[in-house]
Amino acid sequence: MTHSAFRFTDAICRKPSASVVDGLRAGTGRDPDPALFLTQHGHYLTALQNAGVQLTVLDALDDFPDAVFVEDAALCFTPVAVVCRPGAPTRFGEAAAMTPHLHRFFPRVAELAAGRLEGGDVLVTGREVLVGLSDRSDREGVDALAAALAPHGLPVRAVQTPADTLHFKSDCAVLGEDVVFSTASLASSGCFDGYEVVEVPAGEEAAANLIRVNDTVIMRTGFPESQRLLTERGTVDGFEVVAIDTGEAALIDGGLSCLSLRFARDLR
Ligand code: CIR
Repeated sequence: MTHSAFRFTDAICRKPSASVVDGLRAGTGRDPDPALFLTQHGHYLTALQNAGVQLTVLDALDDFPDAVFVEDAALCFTPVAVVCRPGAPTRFGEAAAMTPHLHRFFPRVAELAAGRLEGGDVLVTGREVLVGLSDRSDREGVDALAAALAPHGLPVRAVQTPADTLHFKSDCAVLGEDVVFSTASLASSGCFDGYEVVEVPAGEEAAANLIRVNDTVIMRTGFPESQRLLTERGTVDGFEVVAIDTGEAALIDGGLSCLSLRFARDLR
């Protein structure tokens, strides 16, 4: 399997539905405003496009309030995609809705045989696939993913999503093939031993969920220390930093990574 942690040709996104007001969330804050969500989603799409990927934007799904968070429904590698089994009961049907779209891009589409697994718990680095066990992703799901990827030669390693954290990637992201951006508390678990770790500045933990897409890091606005640190780091690692406001998604626990499925087409 040819593979990079951040070189992508394509991304699949889905428009937010008016039903985002019913999106799952841990807190008790206000509902997102669907019109503002759509505007901010548009800015996210523009940032992805500017980073050099070809976009496929799927129609909103009214029956699934969280369907805008496409990352949780599937995993995309080259040349195989894997349909997830979301752990949140209200989100289970999102995977089936994504499947026909995966067939448009991937010569092989595997289905997880058992367990529960959401893409937000999966961090793909240049050398392996880390899956954080969480309330949404279990050991059976990890084993099923390992079985699905075994023929393609990409190792899968189970780690632990921190307690009270929705997804593993709520706390980390890749900046390079073997460079991760991680909260200090997640890094202290030892799960990134052997990687270069850039720690998220204290007090800005919510900045951890960003995406590197080709030579651009897309992050949320409102985290000045992280933005400064990443901008400096970008001069070494060859990326520029773009900050966008995704505050409406954050109201229902959505970050930057969950709003797209990013992948590299098999161009051979
Ligand atoms: C949920 O709780 O499932 C959604 N409201 C948020 C999902 C965010 N997904 C992600 O970070 N990968």
